Amino acid sequence: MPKITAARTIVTCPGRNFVTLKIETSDGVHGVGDATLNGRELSVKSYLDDHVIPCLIGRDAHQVEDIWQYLYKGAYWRRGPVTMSAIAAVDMALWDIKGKIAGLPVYQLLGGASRAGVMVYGHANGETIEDTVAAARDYQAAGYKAVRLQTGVPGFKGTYGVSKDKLFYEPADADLPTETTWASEPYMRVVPELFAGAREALGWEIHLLHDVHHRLKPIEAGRLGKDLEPYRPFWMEDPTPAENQDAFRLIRQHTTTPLAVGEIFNSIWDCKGLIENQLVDYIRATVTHAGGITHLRRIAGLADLYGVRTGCHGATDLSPVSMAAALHFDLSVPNFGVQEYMRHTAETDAVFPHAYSFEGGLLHPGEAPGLGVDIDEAAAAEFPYRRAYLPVARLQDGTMHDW
Ligand code: GCO
Ligand code: MG
Repeated sequence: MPKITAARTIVTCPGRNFVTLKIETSDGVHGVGDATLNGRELSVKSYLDDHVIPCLIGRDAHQVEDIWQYLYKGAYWRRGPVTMSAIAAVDMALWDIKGKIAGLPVYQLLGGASRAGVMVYGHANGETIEDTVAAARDYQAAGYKAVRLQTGVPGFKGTYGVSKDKLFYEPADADLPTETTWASEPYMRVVPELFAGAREALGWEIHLLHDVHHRLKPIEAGRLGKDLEPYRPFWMEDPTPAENQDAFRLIRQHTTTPLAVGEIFNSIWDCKGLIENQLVDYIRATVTHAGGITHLRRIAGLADLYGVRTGCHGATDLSPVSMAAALHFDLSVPNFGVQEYMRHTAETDAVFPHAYSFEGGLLHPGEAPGLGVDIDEAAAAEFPYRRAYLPVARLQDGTMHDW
C-alpha cells in the first residue's frame, strides 16, 4: 500500500495568496490539494499543519473515503469553511495520488467522461454598460459560450465585480478591508439595461449570467429576476444571503429566472433544503470549500434527484489545483451545468503548471494521470504571503451591508 510518509503546506502569493497541501507517499508519488480560503488563508494552513497532518502520517493513501470520514467525524467539531477546506485539500491530494498510481486522469476514476468538455463562463466587467458589453463581445470572439455580466452602478465607485484590470479580477485588494458604498435601487435599475444592451449586441446564442453577490432583500431579488426574464438569463447568482433559505421561496414565487447559490457553502447540509425544496437551479459549492471531490460528488448526487445542476465556483481565489479538481468532477458528473472560469495570472500559471486547456468555450482537464496539476516549489518561494482582505460594503448612511 502507498503509505503517507510526509505532508506539508506551501503558501505562495503570485498576485494573490494560495495555500497548497502536498502529500508524499512511500511509492514516491505525491499529490496536491488546494486549501485556499480567501482572506483567512493562514487559519486553514494552521488547521492542516497543527491538527490534520500529524494524523495522516502512516495511513494508506488509497483510503480516500475512510480518511475523509476520519477527518470529518473524528474532529467532533464538524463543518465550517476552515475545517472543510482543510479536508478538501487532503481529499484532492489523495485523488491525485490514486490517479497517478493507477496511471489514469482522475475523471476516469470518477466514472469517465460524460461530455466532450466543460462549458465555462468568463467575466465581462466594466464601469459602464458599453464597456461591459464590449468585454462580453471579446469573450464571444474568443469562443466562450457563456459570459457573466457585471457593470458599475452610476454614482458608485467600486461596484462588486468591476475590476481595475479587464481580465484579472481580484477583489482581495488591500492589507485591510476597503470600504465601498452601496444602494440597491440604482443597481436594480441598471442591471436590466445592461442585459437589454447585451442581448442587442451579442444576440441570443450566448448564455448571459449575473452575480448579485448577496446584495438584495428577497422581494428585491424577486423584482430583479422578473425584470431580467425578457433577456433569458442563464442564472441570477446569490440573489440574497442564504442563511435564511426560506427566502428563496419568496424569490421563486415571483420569477422564473434560474437561481444559482452555494459558493460559500461548506457541506451537503447547507445545500439540502434548497435542493430538496427545488428552490435553486444550480448549486455552486466548490471542491475546495465543500470538502473535496468526495463530498462534492455527494452534493451533486442529491442535486441530480431534483433536477438541480452544478455550477462550481471558479474565482481566482481558488488555485489551479482547485480548478483541475473541479474539471475532473465536471467532466464526469451527470448533472453538470456550467463551470466558472476566471483566468489566473501568468505568474500563478507558472507556479502551478497544469494540463487543463481551453478550446471553443470548453475546458478539458487533460489526460495526465491524477489531477494533472502540480506546484513548482522554487517558483512558489519567490512570492511570499501578503495579507489581503476582501472589501466591505456600507449603505450611504453608513450602515454595514452584505458585500
Ligand atoms: C464569484 C464570486 C467571487 C467571490 C470571491 C470571494 O462568483 O466568482 O462571487 O467573485 O467574491 O470568490 O472570495
Ligand atoms: Mg459569486
